Amino acid sequence: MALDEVVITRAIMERFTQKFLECTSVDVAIVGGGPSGLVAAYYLASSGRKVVLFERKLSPGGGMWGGGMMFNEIVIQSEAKEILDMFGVRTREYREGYYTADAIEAVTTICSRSLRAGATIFNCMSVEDVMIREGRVTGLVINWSPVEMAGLHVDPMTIAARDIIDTTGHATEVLKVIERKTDMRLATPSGKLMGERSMWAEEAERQTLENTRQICPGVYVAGMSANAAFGGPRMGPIFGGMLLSGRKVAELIIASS
Ligand code: 48F
Repeated sequence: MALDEVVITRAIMERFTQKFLECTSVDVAIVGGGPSGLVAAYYLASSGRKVVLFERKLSPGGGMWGGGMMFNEIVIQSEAKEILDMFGVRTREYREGYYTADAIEAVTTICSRSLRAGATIFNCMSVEDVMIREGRVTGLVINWSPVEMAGLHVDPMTIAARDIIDTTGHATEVLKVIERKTDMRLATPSGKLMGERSMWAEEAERQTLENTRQICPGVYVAGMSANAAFGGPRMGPIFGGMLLSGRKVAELIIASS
């Protein structure tokens, strides 16, 4: 069979358009495809929610690819092992309570399982703003990341979501926009973003779970973004808290709707 370049072009455009149109109004929109966002996408999609995840970079996976300092092994604690087991990511016990996994296997498997559970992921798209109606965040304003990188003057587009999750990691990008552009009070002690504190793995892992919650009407926060929002410490290359946080935020949203 002779291949026709125009057919290839049309196939991409039609399939992409179909996929995108299905995500213009969703149950849950997740911003950031690091471990917490991908895990949340998996559990929410598995529960039948319509889920879209936007990732700025070409590759979803966030900080997991690089393990610690580019040594591509991740460490998780025993509490989170069942999540990697459930995904089918192989782990090895290092010491009592500590397990390791290959970072590439972890990212690719969790990403693939999220997609197969029914979540849609758009890579190379950045969330630059939110849509607000009657004191609630009701949608996300998105643009191609290369537009942002090149500083081009191109207007973004908008999608609607019943619930939004900020899993943008250290940057807390969605929450920063909300703080800057709206009168909403965040559910932090100060009502504002508190900013992350220095490294303390044990405390950070505990607080990540505590801080995973709804932070203003329509918006939840999970993963490192949760600690950065509530003034918790960072944890470095231990990823159990990220996995548990992704599962917790999914459970909170499932329970609320
Ligand atoms: O940072 P990241 O991996 O978030 P996480 O799930 O995990 C944190 C750990 O990787 C590590 C750690 C503890 O183990 O401290 O850092 O909390 O992934 C965040 C993702 O969000 C994307 C960004 O490219 C990254 O892949 N992102 C950030 N801002 C935006 C965004 C945005 N405005 N729009 C789209 N994607």
